Amino acid sequence: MYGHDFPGPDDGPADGLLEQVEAAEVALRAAADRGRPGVADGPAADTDPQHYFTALIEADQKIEPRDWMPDAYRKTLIRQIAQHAHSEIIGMQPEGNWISRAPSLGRKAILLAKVQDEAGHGLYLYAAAETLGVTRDELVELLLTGRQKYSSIFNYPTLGWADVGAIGWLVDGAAIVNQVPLCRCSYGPYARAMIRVCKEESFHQRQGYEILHRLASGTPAQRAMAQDAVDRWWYPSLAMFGPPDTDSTHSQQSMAWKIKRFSNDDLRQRFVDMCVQQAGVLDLRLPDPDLRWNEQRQAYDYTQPDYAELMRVISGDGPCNRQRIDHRRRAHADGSWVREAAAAYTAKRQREDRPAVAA
Ligand code: FAQ
Repeated sequence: MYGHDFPGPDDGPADGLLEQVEAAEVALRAAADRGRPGVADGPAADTDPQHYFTALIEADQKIEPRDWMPDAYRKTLIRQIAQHAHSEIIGMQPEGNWISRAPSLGRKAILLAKVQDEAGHGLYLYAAAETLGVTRDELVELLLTGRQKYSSIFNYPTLGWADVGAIGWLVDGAAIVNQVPLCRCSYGPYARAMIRVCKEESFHQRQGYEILHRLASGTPAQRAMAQDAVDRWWYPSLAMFGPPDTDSTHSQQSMAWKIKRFSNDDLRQRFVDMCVQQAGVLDLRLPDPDLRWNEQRQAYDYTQPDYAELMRVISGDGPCNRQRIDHRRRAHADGSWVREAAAAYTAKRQREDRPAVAA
């Protein structure tokens, strides 16, 4: 898929996932071609908006911004898409920390491009959320005042260069496993954003895996650095999938609405099974003495992450929560002149009756 520039499991760590993204893209186009309810092949037209909404979901059609939707569906989407957008933006910080310290010019250029991609993902996602009737300013305000969450994972520190590899392999890997099913989400703008995001994330995962591969086959000190990073990022990565199904407040309803397609625990298991094989190729150890194949379940048994720690981090008490949000507040304040200049420019073009053009 990416060429065999180094030995990897089959066709690379994202093996199969990109094919699923492509299949989701085909399904998305097919849903658009099938037409709307009342049109040939579409579900029956119905004047009751709730019935119409349900029929669209059952027929695996997409809900679009123009469609009527229950308030709770809209709120759930705003909550999840906004949390996701905030995560992409805050998620630039841990790796951004290493741009100026990357070990070569090539590594610096790759990392710069990767971090820039995350900014782009945040923007697609804010744009998708805006189709639901909130503004970007409102969402940013909710993040900066701590009233909306972002992923727990970005509250952990990046202590060494190998952490950049571990983030790419494990954090981007977990993000992909979570996001590939979101390419089939019932809300059209979110599903379409996810297709593009997943294609880029699979490259991100590959770059992290390649960094770890180089370190793991390097000097004893480099191997130790790679192992230490994997030891520290493994459990926080497992926690990214959220609380266990028994404690997940939103999963059942989100799955009924086909926003989420799989439960938190199902996706976590899928991630563990994928990583075991890849860790074998890297010749690195996953830090779980109880990790073993279960013949009956056809899946690996593993130790659950510390969910009490997850809740502490989510509620603002992780190792880097304050630092991350302070940094974002500062960056937002520092960027105010850019927003003012852009608004003044747009106003000027409107006065001159000319369309604003992107700089
Ligand atoms: N961190 O009932 P559930 C990335 C909250 S992107 C923080 O199970 P749900 C790319 C949850 O919001 C990573 N909060 O919730 C990248 C809810 O709180 P609320 C982000 C968490 O929504 C890589 C409460 O707990 N990805 O990494 C977490 O059904 C490298 C109850 O939980 C997404 O956002 C957590 N880990 O399932 C960027 C994917 N887990 O709102 C830069 C989209 C749970 O009631 C560098 N989101 N919570 O106050 C989802 O798939 C879902 O929202 C879940 C949670 C699976 C995260």
